[in-house]
Amino acid sequence: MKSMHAADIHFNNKPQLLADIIKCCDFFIATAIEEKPDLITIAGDLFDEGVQLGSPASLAAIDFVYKCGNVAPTVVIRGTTTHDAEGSINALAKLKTVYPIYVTDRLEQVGLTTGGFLTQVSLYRPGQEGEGIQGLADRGGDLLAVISCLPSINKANLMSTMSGSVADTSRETIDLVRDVLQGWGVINEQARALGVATVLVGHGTVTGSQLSTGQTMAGKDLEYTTGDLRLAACDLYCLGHIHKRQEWGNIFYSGSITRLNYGEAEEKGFYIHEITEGALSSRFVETPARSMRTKRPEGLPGVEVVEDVQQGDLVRIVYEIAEADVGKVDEQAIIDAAMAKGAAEVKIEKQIIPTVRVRAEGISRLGSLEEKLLKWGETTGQGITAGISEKLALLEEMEDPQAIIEHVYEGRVNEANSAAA
Ligand SMILES: [Mn+2]
Repeated sequence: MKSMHAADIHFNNKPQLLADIIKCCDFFIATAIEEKPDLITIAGDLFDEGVQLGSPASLAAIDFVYKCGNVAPTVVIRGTTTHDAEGSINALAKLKTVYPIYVTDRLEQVGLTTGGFLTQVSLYRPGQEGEGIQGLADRGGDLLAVISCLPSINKANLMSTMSGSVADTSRETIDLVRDVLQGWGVINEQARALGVATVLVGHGTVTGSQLSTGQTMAGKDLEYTTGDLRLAACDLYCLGHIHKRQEWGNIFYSGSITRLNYGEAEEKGFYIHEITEGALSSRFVETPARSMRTKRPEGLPGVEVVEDVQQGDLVRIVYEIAEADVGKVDEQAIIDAAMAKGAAEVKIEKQIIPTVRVRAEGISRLGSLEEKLLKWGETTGQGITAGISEKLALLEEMEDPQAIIEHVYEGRVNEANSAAA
């Protein structure tokens, strides 16, 4: 059984980024037409945010899933709730395509048969005759795969699956998910005995995953260990959520399909997995994702910073500069130079290091110079000795510098005389 696995497509309405996402999705479809997979899995975060029907993002997402469904049976699971808004993916199930499209925001197992997707797998109870995987196989014609769907977890979808156990509030959510995974494992073992491929499509965090520096995680995620996931005893795990592609044995994050921001510097793409008699072979295919380059010049940047910019690059220049030097950098000249080389975007992020000046609150309202000096000393933490105050008083009393010098000199002479006496 051959399957293609993508995730974190993040269709959105930013024109330039959307154009890039569409380019990478078109590449995915072109590859699918060539590879003729038996299954396509989209492991969550199809959307970047809740979008209106008719918006460029919604139309592009519909177009992509429609094309998938015309190449192979397709499973789309719901990703993070802030990205795949409530109900946003459900409309995709209504598309009329050559192959069936199965869309879900529930924890469930579905059977992929030559006659389409069957959901009866979840009705399985151990020990019940005619039920379970054999019953499913009997009803559905040729059973090609059992697909365990693990969308982003929230209480609602967990409760709908675990109706028997939710009353037991003392148990952690992750324990409930482990129970679900273990239950799926029973079915999957039976499927494997029948020579049927078993695939888990999930959206969530695996403990120890490496993030792209550009991906920020909102809030505390439910985390699975690879051991938790393996309770489901699948041949293959196709995950989404982490935007950097990575793998642990038969567990894969495809990563995002293109570079969503400057932090996602790593390669982008999708997987093609083949399961032959229980043995898995997988390969990663890179998409023609846009090039996003961050430059951190040492010292002040000039036009030479963008010397190696290529056609279509998105360039970010990050530098630090002292407040006094701000006028020395001609940012417009740098932008013009990059644009002349065909850059699609130039972003300049500078951190200005301010010249430190401490303001002593209310100092201007004080009358004498001595009061001002004491206030300044207090604010800046400088000790003001009696000697300094006296000398300052001289500055106020005597305007003539020569008179001040003579006064101080006389004082010294007197001091010396009295010491000698
Ligand atoms: Mn994502």
